[in-house]
Amino acid sequence: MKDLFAPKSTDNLLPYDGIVNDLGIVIGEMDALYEQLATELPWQADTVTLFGKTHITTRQMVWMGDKGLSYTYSGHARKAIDWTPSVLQIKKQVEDKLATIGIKVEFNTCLLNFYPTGTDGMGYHADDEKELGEQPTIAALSLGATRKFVFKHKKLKHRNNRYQDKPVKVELYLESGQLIVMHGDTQQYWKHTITKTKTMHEGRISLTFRRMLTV
Ligand SMILES: O=C(O)CCC(=O)C(=O)O
Repeated sequence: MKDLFAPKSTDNLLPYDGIVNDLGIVIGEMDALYEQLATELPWQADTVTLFGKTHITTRQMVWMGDKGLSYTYSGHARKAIDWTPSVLQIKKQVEDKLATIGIKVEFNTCLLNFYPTGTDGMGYHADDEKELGEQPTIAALSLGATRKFVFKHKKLKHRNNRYQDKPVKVELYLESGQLIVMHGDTQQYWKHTITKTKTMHEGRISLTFRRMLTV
C-alpha cells in the first residue's frame, strides 16, 4: 500500500536556508554496481589538511570528470581521471532523475567515496569551494551500507526567535540506491557529515556529482 505520509521528492528536507530533495531509491542492481565500483576503480586514501594538520583518511576516494578538470579542497589539488563507462551511465541516470523534479544540470565531475566500514566517515564540511560557483547543485547517490548523513546549520547553534521551533540539525539515513540532491543556498548555510558508527561493518560507496566552473 502507498504510504500517504512518505515525503515526496519535491519536499524540501531543510527547514530554511537551502534545499535538499530526496528522490528515493532510483537505481536497481545496486549490489552488483557496488561490487563493480569497489573492484574496478583506482581507490586512494584522501589527504585532508585542517587547521594546519594533515591527515591521511581511511576513507578512499576517486575523483572523476571531464578532461583537464582539477579541484582543490581540504587544502589539496586533485586532477580528475577520465569517466569510466559505468560511472558515466550512472551520471546520465542521475541527471534524468533530477530532470523529473525540474532540475536541469549536466555534471562534469564526480567525487566517489568508499567507506570500507562504519568507522570510516567524513567530518562536517560544506562543498562551497569557489570552483563550484554560487548555489551549486550536488547530487549524492549511495550504494552499499545504510549510513547516517547529518546537516548542521553553520551559524545557528540553537533554535532562536527567527526560526522559532525549526531545527538546526537534520538527519537522514541513506540507503543503497538512494539519491539526494543539495541545491539553492544549502552549501552557504549548512555543513554535512557522514557520521562514524561501530555497529556497521559493511562498506558504502557514494557518488557525489557536481558541476565545476571551467573558465
Ligand atoms: O558520502 C557521502 O554521501 C557524502 C560525501 C560528501 O560529503 C562529499 O563528497 O562532499
